[in-house]
Amino acid sequence: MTTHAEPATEPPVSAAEDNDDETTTDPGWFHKAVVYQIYPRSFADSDGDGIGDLPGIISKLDYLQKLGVDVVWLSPIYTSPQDDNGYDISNYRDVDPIFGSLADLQQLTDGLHARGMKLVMDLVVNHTSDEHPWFIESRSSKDNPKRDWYWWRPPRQSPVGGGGAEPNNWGSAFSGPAWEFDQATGEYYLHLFSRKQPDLNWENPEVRAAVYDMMNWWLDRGVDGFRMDVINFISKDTSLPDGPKAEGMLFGDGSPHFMSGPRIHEFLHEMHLEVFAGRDKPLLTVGEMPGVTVEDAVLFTDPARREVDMVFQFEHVALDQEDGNKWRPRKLRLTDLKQSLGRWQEALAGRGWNSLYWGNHDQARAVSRFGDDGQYRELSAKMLAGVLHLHRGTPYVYQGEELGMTNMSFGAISDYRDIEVLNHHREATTHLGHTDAEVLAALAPLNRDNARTPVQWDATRHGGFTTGAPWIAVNPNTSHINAAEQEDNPDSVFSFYRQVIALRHAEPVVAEGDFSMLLPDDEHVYAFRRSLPGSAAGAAAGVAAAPGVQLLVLGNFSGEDRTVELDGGGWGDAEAGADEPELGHYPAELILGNYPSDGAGTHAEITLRPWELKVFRRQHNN
Ligand code: TEU
Repeated sequence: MTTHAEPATEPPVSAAEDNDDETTTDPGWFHKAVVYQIYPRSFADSDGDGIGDLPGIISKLDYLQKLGVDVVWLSPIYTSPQDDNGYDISNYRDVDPIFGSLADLQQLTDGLHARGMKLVMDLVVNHTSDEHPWFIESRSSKDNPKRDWYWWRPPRQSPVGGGGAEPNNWGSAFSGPAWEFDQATGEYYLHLFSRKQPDLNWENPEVRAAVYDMMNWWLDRGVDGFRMDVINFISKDTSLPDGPKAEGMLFGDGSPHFMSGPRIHEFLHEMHLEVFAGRDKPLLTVGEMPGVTVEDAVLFTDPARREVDMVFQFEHVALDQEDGNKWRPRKLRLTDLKQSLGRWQEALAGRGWNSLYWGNHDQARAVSRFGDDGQYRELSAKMLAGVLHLHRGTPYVYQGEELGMTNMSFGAISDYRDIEVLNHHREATTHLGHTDAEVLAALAPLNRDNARTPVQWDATRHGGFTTGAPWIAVNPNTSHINAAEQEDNPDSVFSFYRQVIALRHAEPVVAEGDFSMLLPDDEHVYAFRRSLPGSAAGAAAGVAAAPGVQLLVLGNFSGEDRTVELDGGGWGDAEAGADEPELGHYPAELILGNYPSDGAGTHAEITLRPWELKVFRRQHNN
C-alpha cells in the first residue's frame, strides 16, 4: 500500500461553533505519559493453549508498573475469527474466549487503575469481520436495511484488455483485489484488507451512530481511550475511482481515494462530540493514519479542533523501503530519518502533538531495524530509547522493545502466521514469477511476524510465555534476552527504559520544551536540543520563576567512534544572542548515557563511542 495522500479538506464544523465544555482535567496530561502496547496473542499465556490472554496480562501488571508506563494500549481482544489476528471483529462488545471474558477485562482495567495506569482499547471500525451480524444481514439481500452499511457495487464490464469485473482496480493491502464477489446478490463488496474484513460505509449515519454507541459503552465501562485503526480510511471518495497502476503491479493503488478522504475531519469531529466531549476524566485518542501528511496531522491534532489527540504517521517507517514497498527493503539513511522526524517536530510544535514510536505489531523490531541486533544490541537499544523518548511527543513502547527483543529468523513460509505475509508469498510465487527463496529473502527484514513472536520472560524453551505449544515460535535468543535477566539488573535495557521514562515524568523540558535538530547532514550522529524557558519551567513546577532548562541529546547510529563539531557546544547560545559563547558559562551535566561516563562535558568537539547516547542538561537564566 503506497503511503501518500492528498491533504484532506477543512472541516465544515469550526471549533468555535461547538461549545462543548472540554474535560475538567489537564487536557495535555498525555504530554508526560508513556504508552505501552500489548499484542495480547503474544504477551503472556495463562492457560497453556499457546495463545496469550487477559489473565496472562494481569499476571504482569507489576512488571508494567515497575517499567513506569502510564497507559496500556491493548491490541484487539474482541470476538473474532482471527483472520487478521483480531483486527477482524465479529462482536465489538465481548471478549473472544481465546483471550478470556469481559470479567477478565474488567479485572485488568481495575488492576491498571489501581496501579495508576490507564487502559486504551484498539478501535477497528473502518471494517468489521465478515462474520459480524451487521455484515451477515447486509449481504443477505440487496434490500436488507443494512445493505448500505458496507460498500456494495455491481460488476462493471471487464475493461478492455481483460481483468476482472471488479468495480475498480484497487488492490488489497493483503494482496489480491480489494473486492470480493458475492454470489447470493451478484455484487462485489469492498475490503481494503482481507476478504474477511469488509469496509464499513461511514457515509451512512446509522453506521456512525452504531460505532459511537459502542465507543460510549466501552468508556462507560472504565476504558480510558482508543487507538483508532486506519481511522483516516473511513472517509472515501464515494465515486470509488480507479487508482494509478504502477508498472508490474497486478492492481491499482486506491490510496489517493481512501486515505484522509473529503469528510474525515467532519467524521472525527462528530465522533469527538458524540463520544469524548464532556467526559470528566483524562482520555487518550490516537488515530493510526497510514499516508497522513504532516499538514493534515496539524489539523487532526490541534486541540482546538477536537478531533484526535495525536496520530501514528508512517513516514519514518517507510524510509528503508523502495517506493514504500516493504518487500523491497533498502538501507536507511540517518539524514532521511532526521529530516522526516525533524519536519514532524517543527510542524506540530505549539499547534498539535506527535506520537513517537520505533515499532509496533506491524513493524519490525526496533533494535534490528534502526540499531544493531548483534554485537551492540544492548547499547543500540538504549540509544534508540533515549533518542526517541526525548523528542517532543508521546512515546510508545511496543512489548519486548524494553528488553531489546530482536527480529526472528523464519526458516520457511510455514513458520509464518501473518496473513499479509502468507498472501504476498502466494501471490509473488504464483502470479509474479518469484521463487520461494527470493520471496523469503524479501520478507525477512520487515515482515510483521518479526514483532509478533512471544514476549521473552525467561530462558526456558518457550521463554516463559506458555506451558503449551506457542501459536508462533518463540525466538531462540530468549536464552539470553529475557525479562528475568533484566528486571533487577541495573545495566539492562529494561532498567534503561525505566530511567528514560522516569526522566519524562521528572523533567518538564522533556514534555514541553521546544525542539531544535542539530547536525542535519551528519550520516552517523543524531543530535538535538530541547529548551524550556524559565517562565515555562516555573509554570510547570508551579512556582513564580525557575531557571530555564536545556537538554542536549546525542546518539551515535553507528558502530564506530564519531567526533562531531557543535557550535557553542550545541547549546545555541550564539543564536540566543549571547556574547561570545563561553562553553563553561552554564556548566552542563551528563544526566543519561549508555556507557560509563567518560567525564567529558559539552565542548565544541564531542566524540561518541559506538552506538553511544549522551544526554546533557544545563540550566540558564532566561
Ligand atoms: O494496520 C494498518 C496498515 O496500514 C497496515 O496494513 C500496515 O501498513 C502494514 O501492516 C505494514 O506492512 C492496521 C493494523 O495495525 C494492522 O495490524 C491490521 O492488519 C490492519 O490495520 C487492518 O486492520
